[in-house]
Amino acid sequence: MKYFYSSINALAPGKEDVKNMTPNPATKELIGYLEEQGVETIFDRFEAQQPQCGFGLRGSCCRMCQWGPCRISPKSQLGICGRDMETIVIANLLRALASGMAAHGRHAHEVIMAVIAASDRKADIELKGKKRIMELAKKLKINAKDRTFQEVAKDVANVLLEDLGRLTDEPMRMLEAYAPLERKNAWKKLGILPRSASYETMESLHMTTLGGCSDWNALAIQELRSALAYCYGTLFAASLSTEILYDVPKPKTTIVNYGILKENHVNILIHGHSPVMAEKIIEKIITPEVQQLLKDHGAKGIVIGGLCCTGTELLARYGIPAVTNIMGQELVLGTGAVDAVIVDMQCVIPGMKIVADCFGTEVITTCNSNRIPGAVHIPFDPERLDTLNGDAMLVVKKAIEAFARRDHSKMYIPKHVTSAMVGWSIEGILKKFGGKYKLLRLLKNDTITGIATIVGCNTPKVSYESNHVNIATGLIKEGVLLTTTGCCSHALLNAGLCAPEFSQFASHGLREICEDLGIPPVFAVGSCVDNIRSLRLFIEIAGAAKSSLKEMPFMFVGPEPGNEKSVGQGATFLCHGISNLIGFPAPLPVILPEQKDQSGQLRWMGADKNPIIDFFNDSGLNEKVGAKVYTRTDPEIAVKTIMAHLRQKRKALGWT
Ligand code: BF8
Repeated sequence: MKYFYSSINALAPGKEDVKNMTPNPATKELIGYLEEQGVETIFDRFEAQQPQCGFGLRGSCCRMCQWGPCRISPKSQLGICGRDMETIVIANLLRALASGMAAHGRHAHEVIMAVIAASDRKADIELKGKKRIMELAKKLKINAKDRTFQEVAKDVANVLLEDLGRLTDEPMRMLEAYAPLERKNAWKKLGILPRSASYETMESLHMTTLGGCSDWNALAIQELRSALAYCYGTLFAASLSTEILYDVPKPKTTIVNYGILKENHVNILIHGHSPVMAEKIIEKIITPEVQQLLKDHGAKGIVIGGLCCTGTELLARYGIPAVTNIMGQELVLGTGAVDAVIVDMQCVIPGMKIVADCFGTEVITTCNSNRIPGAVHIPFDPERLDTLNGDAMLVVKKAIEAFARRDHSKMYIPKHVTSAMVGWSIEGILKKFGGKYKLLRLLKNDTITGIATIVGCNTPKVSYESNHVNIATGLIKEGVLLTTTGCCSHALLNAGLCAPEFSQFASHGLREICEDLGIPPVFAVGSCVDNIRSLRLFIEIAGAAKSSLKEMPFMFVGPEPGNEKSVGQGATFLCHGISNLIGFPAPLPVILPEQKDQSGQLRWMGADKNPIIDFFNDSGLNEKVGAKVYTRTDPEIAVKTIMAHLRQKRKALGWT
């Protein structure tokens, strides 16, 4: 059964549709297995929530004070306070972006504090990213001569900390150091240069509170300003601090998917976003003490599997197999083979604990921001990392002890594993192509038709992972080179798109170059904060072409948007002049112009005309930053739209 959202002309899948459409056979098996076991999952709860609120779907429900909730309709066109629809819609989006910025900001804070603790030798962490420290020192004009790496790293970390928390009107140093000049001038002209991530989060909440800003255009401008704070204050800080701590990942081949779990091994999943505890755990599992403990418990060994973004961090650096993403976290616990899941922060859904309890899996939380009732809580304090060693060992011991309690009669491990080439950094990608000028030449001569970054979460509003895989496959067939992060990367990894062999499905030019270089057509570049790796790649290539980013055949694709963090991701690329294609509408007053109905017929509804939709298209964003937002729920139509966009850019550059 499909659910039709008449307010936006979109269809959402029921559980049976998901089972038919989802690309990973392991997923299909596990949805069926959990159903047999009578275990409720996200797919059941999604159906129980139908029909979903049409006002919420269009972003026109205001819950920013206690007079409401107010809903905008032809009969009541203003909220109780007098707020109009445009103000409510944009304020909702701005609050989502601020919330996402808070999440990435907290993540960034943890890794920056780890750099400082390591520099002060107050944490047992060796700073491995010496090349990255020196690059940052140069970019930030920090004196590195005759100083130790630790001293330089601490100065770098303090700049990142300032960009996270500055309250005064001074420029963000990372933006000054890393943004292209053409963009900086454009942003200055628009008046959107931010102070810091913390300040813009505060200002965004301030502007949208009861009796705050009622000019939706000013709120939209704050959205752009906040996106820049989000990008340079949280994404850059988190991604680069992680590289300072644990080094830049290197390409490697590994396996992924649910079948990496082993019957006679202790199976541990590592879940969340911050790598600080996860890295220490990886150090601990190879110690003789832990190896002995495994023997004592009758385990043949230990398997570590990665979930969500901590999973992609471990995958990139060590090739530790990733298993699944936010919407697969219940399914993997449904294998009954997981002894413990260790979670740090963000994207850990409460439903995961419900399934864990059904199968006797130990849930261990390590971050005070992410408590789960009934979980074993072994927290560490990012500002007092002297306890990290002991905490990590305790976590590992707890996980191994859980192995003895596993109920083997409930186990069902799907046999599917997929090979993948992972660990791509900007340096790694450019090196493979022989440098940015060679990559540019391939782009110019149409060997590669465009480059897109395809990223983001999952949403139950599209058939799980099918939008990711179908859009990515369609683009590869058209010769588009892809980078990917986050939950999208899990979908593409498990479906085999990140293996060099997948290049056989690419268009002629892309296939040949992938085969020559032994690379996949999709580069998994890490976790969501590592979207800056794709952004930096775009900046490098545009620089080599002596063109601005907005002129280039680049695209940001978010096929299954879910988390509030995804709003800032898309807006980051928009600010840089890179258009977005979104696979399900954000809460906007939009009626999708084209959509296939249940019989597969294309339905043309005629696009909405309202100031907000205009803003996200030509008259607003495109004039301001040179980029716009397309929404297409059907993967085939999405690919056509992206290709039309990329071809239009190529034509304007004379690269036909
Ligand atoms: O930061 S893609 S659901 S896991 S928010 Fe979360 Fe979305 Fe997944 Fe990583 Ni990103």
